[in-house]
Amino acid sequence: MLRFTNTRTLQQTSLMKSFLRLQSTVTIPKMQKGVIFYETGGPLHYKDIPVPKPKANEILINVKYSGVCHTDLHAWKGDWPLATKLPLVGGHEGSGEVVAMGENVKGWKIGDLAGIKWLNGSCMSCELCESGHESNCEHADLSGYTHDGSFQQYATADAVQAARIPKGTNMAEVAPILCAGITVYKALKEADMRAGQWVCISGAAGGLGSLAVQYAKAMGYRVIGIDGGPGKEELFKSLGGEIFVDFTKTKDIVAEIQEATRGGPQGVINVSVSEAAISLSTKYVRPTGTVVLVGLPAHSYVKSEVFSHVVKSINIKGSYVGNRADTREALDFFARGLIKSPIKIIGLSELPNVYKLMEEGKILGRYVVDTSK
Ligand code: 8ID
Ligand code: ZN
Ligand code: ZN
Repeated sequence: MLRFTNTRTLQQTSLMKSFLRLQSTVTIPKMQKGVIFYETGGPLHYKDIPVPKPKANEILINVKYSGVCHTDLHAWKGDWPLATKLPLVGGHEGSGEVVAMGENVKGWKIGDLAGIKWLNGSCMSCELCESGHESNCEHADLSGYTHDGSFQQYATADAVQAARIPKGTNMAEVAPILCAGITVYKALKEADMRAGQWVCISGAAGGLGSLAVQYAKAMGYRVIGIDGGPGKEELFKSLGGEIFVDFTKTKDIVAEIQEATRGGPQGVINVSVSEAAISLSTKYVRPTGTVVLVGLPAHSYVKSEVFSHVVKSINIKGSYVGNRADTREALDFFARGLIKSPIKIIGLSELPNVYKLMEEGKILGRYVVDTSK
């Protein structure tokens, strides 16, 4: 069995014959390192696995970094009412370089920087795809869920949906933008607010939350955040958040938020993984305001008391990642320096430790894995 850590080492050896060449000058190995699991909730193996071959419509990306999203934990635990492929390589915030492409690919060249998103591909011909709701497509193919994702050194992505990353971008820092950034930016748009209004980010110090605080600021909103545990308030304030509510210490969260915002925030972005926190947001939101559901706690329902829901005329809506335009716009905020990625970089082999910390709610910002380690 071949054992190696990167392509350069391979190039220097006599194993050149075992290389696969795909219409480029880039040398692509047959095997690579990845994290794979064979059964839901089963062991996570860091091992040599085959490099996938791009289909006619796909690009092959040499993944350098990948963010670790809470969705990856849901996929491994299998707690959503949607089956994953098995065995599965997770990950859907991958940043890297195009090293090969299928014969029908247009608009990409070898060496371009590309991103692997949650929405790997969709049919592009149904009514939802036609109207820019590609993530809601019945045939959506999902990275790290129904399609092997970015927790490997080489991954495939539909050329139409893959994110375009400008040359010169910091590849580790851009990774979380590819799911968390796009998702919170889209959710803030869905909240339909005006500059100067209050938005509450529930789950403000996690991966999505820490980016939501910054996108909200960049879009001109005032930010109140809810989270709990050591270091969370400090992170929230360092990202430009104005008022922090610690849910582990505050007795009456509704009263505190309504008082601080003089009547409640006009918008709420729910990125916590807590059913109770989501239902609470229907109580403190301002009359005529919008509650956006983003976090996906398993087996959960949002409970909103009908009388006040009607009399306050509040809106509750779901928001699911974003389309290609949202992707381009979210990346543009990042490229302009308005969004800082609060990341910790570790080796891909250490992925199981991240899942453990995530389960315990102990993560500040985002962990990003380096696929070479
Ligand atoms: O398109 C989408 N809708 C989408 C895209 C990406 C991710 C949805 N998600 C979902 C994930 O599947 C997950 O369910 O969003 C959720 C959050 O993902 P994440 O930001 O990657 O998770 P995290 O880094 O673990 O952060 C969660 C934060 O919530 C806080 C935790 O302390 C943590 O900081 N939190 C919890 I758990 N309970 C809370 C509570 N009661 C709370 N914050 C406030 N109140
Ligand atoms: Zn995600
Ligand atoms: Zn479609």
